[in-house]
Amino acid sequence: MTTLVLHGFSASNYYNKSKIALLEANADFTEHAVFPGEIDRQSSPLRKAPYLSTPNGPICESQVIVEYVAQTYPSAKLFPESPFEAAKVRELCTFLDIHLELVARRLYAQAFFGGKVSDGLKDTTRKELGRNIKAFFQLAKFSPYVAGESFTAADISAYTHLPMVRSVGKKIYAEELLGEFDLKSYVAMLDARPAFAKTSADAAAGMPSFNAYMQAAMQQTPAPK
Ligand SMILES: N[C@@H](CCC(=O)N[C@@H](CS)C(=O)NCC(=O)O)C(=O)O
Repeated sequence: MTTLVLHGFSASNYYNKSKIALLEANADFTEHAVFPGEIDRQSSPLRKAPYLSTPNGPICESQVIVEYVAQTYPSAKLFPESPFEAAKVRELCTFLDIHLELVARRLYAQAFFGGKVSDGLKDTTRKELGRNIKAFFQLAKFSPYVAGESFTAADISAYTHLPMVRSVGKKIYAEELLGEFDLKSYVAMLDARPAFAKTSADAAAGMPSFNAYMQAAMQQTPAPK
């Protein structure tokens, strides 16, 4: 019997992060498609996707879900055994979530959904992204995986977030924010893993309905002054 249910939508990079971890772990889970405005507040108090129903209750926050999956299915080896090496993987995950994606996210309304953000926000975000991306590449190895020779949970975060950061650079600043980094080859390497290929295909299939949802939501949001 399936006991895990992942709630959210396939256009969400955070949803996909948790989903790839579950698939990499060969976990028995089902998906429940739900957009932000419809998310159960008891399970995800900020109404953000994803959250995971477990036999013990719900868990929200994608990285927390990844950690739960890693502990429940240790054979997936999402983190190295050495406490130090595992900490280095978590360090990369934190940089990708907090210092890259969350900063780029301020501009998603304009980059992806036909909204408008202020020039002031664009300027401060550009400075922060420049500094944070440089710091990330100081920590990242990409040899060939982001934390080194082995696949880890940090590759899941890099796969889901780096394309978003790069797109924001192109769409808002007409710039290659990731510099010389060969994102295409890195993504292709991970797409060879069934968990990534399936998640990517599901995301493409779910994009039209998500775009329609967002267009409707943006029309109800007043433009920033
Ligand atoms: N820190 C959260 C971020 C999740 C998040 O921002 N999810 C987005 C979709 S990609 C969402 O549900 N946004 C709706 C909202 O903020 O109202 C996590 O890691 O799960």
